[in-house]
Amino acid sequence: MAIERTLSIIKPDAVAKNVIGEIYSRFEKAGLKVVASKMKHLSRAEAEGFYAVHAARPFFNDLVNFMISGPVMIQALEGEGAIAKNRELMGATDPKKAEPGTIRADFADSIDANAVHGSDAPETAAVEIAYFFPQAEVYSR
Ligand code: RTP
Ligand code: MG
Repeated sequence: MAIERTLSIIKPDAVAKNVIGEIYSRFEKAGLKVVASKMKHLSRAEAEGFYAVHAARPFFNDLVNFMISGPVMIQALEGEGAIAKNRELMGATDPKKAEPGTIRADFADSIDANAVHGSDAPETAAVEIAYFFPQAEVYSR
């Protein structure tokens, strides 16, 4: 399995629950390294741009409103098979369907307030990391 990078966001609900450290700890225990990180309160335009692929979906407005409801924690994670590994740690989009012990099972309240985002493929990971971090702010280690 190749070393990959993926973009992770701890969403406003999980930031408000004060579980940033708990979630970072899960990344680290799974062998994922935080190689870039920042807290940010997204503007509407930033959130709409980030989720542009979902612009035509009925849940788009709710998604954007939720993502700008408070600050988020944004990080790039690096490790073997990082994209799939992060999705595994996150659990299913709907926390009711998420495996016990996953981040969403433990911290998410609903399909809207679902605690974390993770890139879903190498192409989207590259675009999403570049969306938030200039190359000089990503530290391979
Ligand atoms: P994410 O992009 O945030 O990591 O989540 P995901 O891949 O698991 O899910 P995706 O299909 O990409 O959807 C993005 C976010 O939109 C909200 N959503 N709501 N009401 C609905 O049917 C619905 N479907 C998706 C979720 O908050 C999801 O995380
Ligand atoms: Mg997605």
